[in-house]
Amino acid sequence: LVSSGSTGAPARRSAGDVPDLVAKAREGHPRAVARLISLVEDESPLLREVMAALAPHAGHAQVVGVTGSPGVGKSTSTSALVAELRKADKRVGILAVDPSSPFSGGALLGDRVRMQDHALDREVYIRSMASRGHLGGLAWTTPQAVRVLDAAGSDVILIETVGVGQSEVEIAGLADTTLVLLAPGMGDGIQAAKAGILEIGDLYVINKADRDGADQVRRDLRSMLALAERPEGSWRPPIVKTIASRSEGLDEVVAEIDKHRAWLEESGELERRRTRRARDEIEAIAVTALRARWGDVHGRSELDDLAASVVAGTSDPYTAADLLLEAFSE
Ligand SMILES: Nc1nc2c(ncn2[C@@H]2O[C@H](COP(=O)(O)OP(=O)(O)OP(=O)(O)O)[C@@H](O)[C@H]2O)c(=O)[nH]1
Ligand SMILES: [Mg+2]
Repeated sequence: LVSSGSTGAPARRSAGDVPDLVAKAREGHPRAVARLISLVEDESPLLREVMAALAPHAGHAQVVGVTGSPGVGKSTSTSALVAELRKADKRVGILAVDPSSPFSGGALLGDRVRMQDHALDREVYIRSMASRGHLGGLAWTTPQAVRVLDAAGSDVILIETVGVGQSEVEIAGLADTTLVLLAPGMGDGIQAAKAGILEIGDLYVINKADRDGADQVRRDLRSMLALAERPEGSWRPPIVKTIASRSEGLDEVVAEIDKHRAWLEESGELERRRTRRARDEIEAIAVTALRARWGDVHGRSELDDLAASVVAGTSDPYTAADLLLEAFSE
């Protein structure tokens, strides 16, 4: 079932609708799920109540991040992965997050078309989301959307995001298991090292293995991964070759995701990752709330006044920061 982003006018909702929406979403009604995610995208004031109602029902889903350079085959792989997960009768939620554009639209339209294989499957929920480019980017909108899908009964939630700059690192923070896709002929060996993706992958997928050079990418990657120092007992990320466009190799990807999941549970890393994720989310909400408080009172903010005093030399940044925190922390 494919749902568009909040491109239309957001429906006005009163607080009285929230319990009903949450109840319907928990039963897996796609419309209710869509509305809740729209509330997240719109940064609605109702989110406070929504999240309080959802929190006790979340925590079941396995969250899998799919990242890699543009065109490497993330959407094709995600779609093929969904088919594989459906064979095992898993309910799947998919979030395509575009951190580069402040509004959902063009870039993700192609993805929706590609996902049409699953568009009529009630056990698959697909949603593209834009992050608004506020501080933290994906930091709190994505985990909240994940919480909605989780509470709606997803067994697996796939988050696809283009690997641009920071977002790769961010997605690693959002997922239990992070898949990094590479492909031959994209200069990915060098890119891998540059973009710091060697630290974030729990599983590396060399896609487009039908093309020349896949084995070379695998060798390069293997030697780069071998250089990374890993403490005893830590996870050693496997490398899997796939041809996503022909749905080849995805069974092995699913098997490796399952192995990683088992390791996460045994090692205690799942708990650590989820705690870290919650911390990041709390921090992002707190910082956003503080910013909202000290921003724009009568056009000129307290922060502007403090900045002026620092520039004038009548205050210093530490004193100014103390004053700011004092003024807005009650
Ligand atoms: N030859 C070959 N082509 C593939 C394979 N997997 C995907 N493609 C093609 O690669 C192109 C890009 O695939 P996408 O799945 O859109 O890649 P993406 O990473 O989602 O791209 P963005 O979302 O734009 O970053 C499409 O034309 C796919 O058909 C593969 O295994 N082999
Ligand atoms: Mg894509």
